[in-house]
Amino acid sequence: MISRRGFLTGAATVIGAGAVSRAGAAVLPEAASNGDAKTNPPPLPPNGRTFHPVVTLNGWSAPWRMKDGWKEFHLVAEPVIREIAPGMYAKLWGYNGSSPGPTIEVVEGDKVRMFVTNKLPEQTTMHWHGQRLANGMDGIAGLTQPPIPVGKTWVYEFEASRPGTFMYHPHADEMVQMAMGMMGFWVTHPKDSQQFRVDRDFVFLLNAYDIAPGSSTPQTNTMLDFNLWTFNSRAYPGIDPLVCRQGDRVRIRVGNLTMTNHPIHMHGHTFEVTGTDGGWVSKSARWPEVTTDIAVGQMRAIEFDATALGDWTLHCHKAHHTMNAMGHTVPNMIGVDQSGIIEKINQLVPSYMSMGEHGGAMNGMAMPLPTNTLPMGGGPRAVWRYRNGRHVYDGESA
Ligand SMILES: [Cu+2]
Repeated sequence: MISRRGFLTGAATVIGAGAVSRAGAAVLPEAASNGDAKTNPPPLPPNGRTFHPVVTLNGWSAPWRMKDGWKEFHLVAEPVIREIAPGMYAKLWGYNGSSPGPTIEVVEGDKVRMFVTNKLPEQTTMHWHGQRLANGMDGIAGLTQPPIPVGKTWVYEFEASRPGTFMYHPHADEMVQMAMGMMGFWVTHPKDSQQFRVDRDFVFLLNAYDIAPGSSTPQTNTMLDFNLWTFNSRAYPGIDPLVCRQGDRVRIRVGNLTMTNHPIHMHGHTFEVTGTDGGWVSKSARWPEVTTDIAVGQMRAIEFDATALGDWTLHCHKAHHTMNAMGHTVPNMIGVDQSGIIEKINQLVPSYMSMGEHGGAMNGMAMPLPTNTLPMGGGPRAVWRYRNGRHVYDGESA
């Protein structure tokens, strides 16, 4: 006797498998690949309904093809190499050559067909975070579909029924696959391209990695103590600026796929929260902020008028999240006179330096770092330089 759930799950499987065989492997849409970490200029839509594209911070938007009224994308889940910042590379899992994967941009009312090919060493699925769709298209391994086996392609179909800000990520071996960088942004533009119109529309995901200095593969069992808190898998000084003209109306959309909340703070301006996970906030209900807390799994859209000239900071207000790789078990030595002990230790370890008596003062330390990690030093025009394969302290600000 087949259970109702078993029957429904089986039906969804058949639809998925049927779509693959109907389309045929030979006519899969081309899967574009892009492994660089530049902010790519957004392409204008070559066909389908028109929209004003978003700019993906240190990322790109996926091309599509129109076929019989369907907008078709092809995402390939695969191992990628991501440059987190100059001189530091991570072995991640992502989509189409990058982590995060390419941003998907569609228009309200589009019929969307997503081909997902699994080139990982383990099974996966794809969940379309925030979308309203048929249960069988929700991408939950073991509940709404069997996982996509290694080497196979699954097809998802749904209508992008409401405009707004969304994400995509696997719902199979979630802890490992998201800690390895598998995620991407999704924007559904309004049917009326003038609705919600702004001059600049930036998107990025908050993600985090724990990559021990000298290694390149994230520690996927880490729960909270990550050492690289990243915007779109990039860390300072590798994050591009969000450049706009004075007077522009600017929107920044942020999704959080880390394991903790991030109070995102902007300098020099006040903004309004104009979009949440549930959609756009009506004008009368928008609220002013200079910091908006983005909880785990949430998306936020903020908007402001870029009135003030200058280089303004946009950062998480958890101070440890603005640091790159750092030790967390170092005692606080502020006010401790270490002068007598340095000479003694130097007799055993000539290169030993005391630190911390007057505060952190990381920019005052001239120590080479292990390979493939990032220094804690910061500030505009930082005094850290990447030279001969190492991050070194340069001694003076440029
Ligand atoms: Cu944070």
